[in-house]
Amino acid sequence: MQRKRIAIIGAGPSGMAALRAFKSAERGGTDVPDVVCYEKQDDWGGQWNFSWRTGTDRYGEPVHSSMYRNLWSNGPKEALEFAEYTFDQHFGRPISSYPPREVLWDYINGRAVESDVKDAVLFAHAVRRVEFDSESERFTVTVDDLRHKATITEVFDEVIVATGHFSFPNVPDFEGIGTFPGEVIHAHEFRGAERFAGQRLLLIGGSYSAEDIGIQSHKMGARQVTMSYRTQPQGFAWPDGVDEVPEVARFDGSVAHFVDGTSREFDAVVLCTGYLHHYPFLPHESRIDSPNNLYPDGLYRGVTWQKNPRLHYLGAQDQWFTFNMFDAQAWFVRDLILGRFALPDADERQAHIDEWKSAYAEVATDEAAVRFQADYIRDLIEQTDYPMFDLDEVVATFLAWKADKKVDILTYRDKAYPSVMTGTMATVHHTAWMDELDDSRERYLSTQLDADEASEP
Ligand code: FAD
Ligand code: NA7
Repeated sequence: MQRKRIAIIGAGPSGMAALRAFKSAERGGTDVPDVVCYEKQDDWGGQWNFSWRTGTDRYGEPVHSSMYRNLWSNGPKEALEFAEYTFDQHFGRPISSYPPREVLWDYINGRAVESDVKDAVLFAHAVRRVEFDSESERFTVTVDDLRHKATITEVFDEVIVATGHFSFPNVPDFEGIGTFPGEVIHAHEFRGAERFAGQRLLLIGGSYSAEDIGIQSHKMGARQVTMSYRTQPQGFAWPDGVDEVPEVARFDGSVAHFVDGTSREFDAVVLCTGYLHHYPFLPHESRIDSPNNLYPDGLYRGVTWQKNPRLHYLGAQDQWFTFNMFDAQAWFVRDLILGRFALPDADERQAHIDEWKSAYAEVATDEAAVRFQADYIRDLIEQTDYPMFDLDEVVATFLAWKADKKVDILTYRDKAYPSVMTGTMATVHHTAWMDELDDSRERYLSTQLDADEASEP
C-alpha cells in the first residue's frame, strides 16, 4: 500500500513540533508517512526567526515575524519547556528564567537539529493554495518555490496548518489618524524602541504588545508612554512616565482625544491592536474565523477541522502555554494520522467541541484561563505517548509570574523559577533586565562577565 503523504505548512515552533512528533514515532519503530514541510522563510523558527525587515521580504512575501530586537521572553521559560528536550539538555547548565529571543530560538533549533528533520523542510516555499477533492479525499497543494521561481503542485492525504496567527495585523481606523503628523505603525512593524527615545508615544491596545513595547520604550528613554485601552486597563504599577488612558475618540493633528474627555499631544503612535487569523491559501470554508481566544470554533480537540478531519491546525489558540502545548497538539494529530486511535463521528466530535466551548464560556479570570488551557493540554497528552508533566505546577508558575508583574513590571524578568521538567533552579541573570542593553546569545551566556563585573570596585 502507498504510504500516506502529509503536508505541514509552516516551520515555526508548531510545525517543528509536528516534525519532531513524526520523528519520535519513527525512532520508536513505527512506519511513518512521508512528511513534507513547506516554510516560506529561509529558516525555521517562525516568529522567533527575527527579521529586521518590515512590509515585504526579499522575495516580496509579507514579512512573517512580529518580534523585535529587544524582545525577551514575556513569560518564564519554565512554562514553555519541552517535556522531552529540556533546557538542561540543551544548554548543559542552568540559565535564567527569561531569556532573550535569540536564546529561545537556539533552544527550539537545538531540538529540531537533534531530531534530524531539516531534510523534510522545503525552505523559501510559500503555500499558495490547498484544495480538497472529496472524491479522491486528497489535497492538492500549490506552492511557490521562491528561490527557483517555480510553481509546484503536490498531492497529500492530510494537511497540517502551522502558520501561526500573530502575523497579519488588525488595523482599526481612528477618526483623524490619517493626518497625524508623526509616525504611525502597527506592533507588527515595530523592530526596536531606541527610535522612541525622547518621544511622547501613544500605544493603542491593552494587552501583551502594548505592555511590552511600552516598557521597552520606557527602558530606551521614551519621554512619555501612554497606553490606551478599550475594555479594561492592564492595571500594573507603571513607573513614572508610563500610564494608561481610555479609548481614543479621535485625533486632531498631533493631539489624541480620549473618550473620558482628556487629550494629549504625541510624537508617534503604535497600534498594539492584535492580529487576525488569516489563511489566504485555504478556501474560506476551511479557514478559522475567530477572535484571538483559547477555543477557536470549528476545531475538534482544538486541532482537527470539524468539517474536514483530514485538515488540522496547530497553535491556533491564544497562548498562555506555547511550545509544550504545540507538542501536545502535534503528538495528538500525529496519532490520529497514524490511526493509533479512531476518530469519533461528526456528531460526537461536535458534542465534544460544544462541551469545551461551554466550559470556556465560564472562564472569567486569568487564573481560570490558565487552568482551562492546562486542562486542554492534559486531555491531549493523556491520549498519546508525549511525556506527561506536572501541569498544575506550570499553572503555579504562571500565577507566580502574574504576581511578580503586579509587584513590579520592570523587574519581573529578574526572577528565577525551578524547572517543572527537571527541578533545576534557574539562575539569576548577570545583569538586571532594565540595565541589559545587549540581547545577544553570546552576552547572555557569558559567564566570564560575572567574574569581570564581580571584580569591579
Ligand atoms: P509562528 O511562529 O508564527 O510560525 C509560523 C510559520 O509559518 C512561520 O515560519 C511562517 O513563515 C510560516 N508560514 C506562514 N505562512 C506560510 C505559507 N503560506 N507557506 C509556508 N510557510 C508559511 N511565545 C512565548 O512562548 N514567549 C514569548 O515571549 C512570546 N513572545 C511573543 C512576542 C510576539 C511579538 C509575538 C507575535 C508572539 C510571541 N509569542 C511568545 C507567541 C508565539 O506566537 C509562539 O511562541 C510561537 O512562535 C507560535 O508558533 P507557530 O509555529 O504556531 O507560529
Ligand atoms: P492581543 O493579546 O490579541 O490583544 C489585542 C489588544 O488590542 C487588546 O487589548 C484589544 O482590546 C486591543 N484592540 C483591538 N482592537 C482595538 C480597537 N479597535 N481599539 C482599541 N483597542 C483595540 O494582541 P497582542 O498583540 O497584544 O499580543 C499578541 C501576542 O503577541 C501575544 O501572544 C504575546 O505573546 C505577544 P480588548 O481587550 O479586546 O478590548
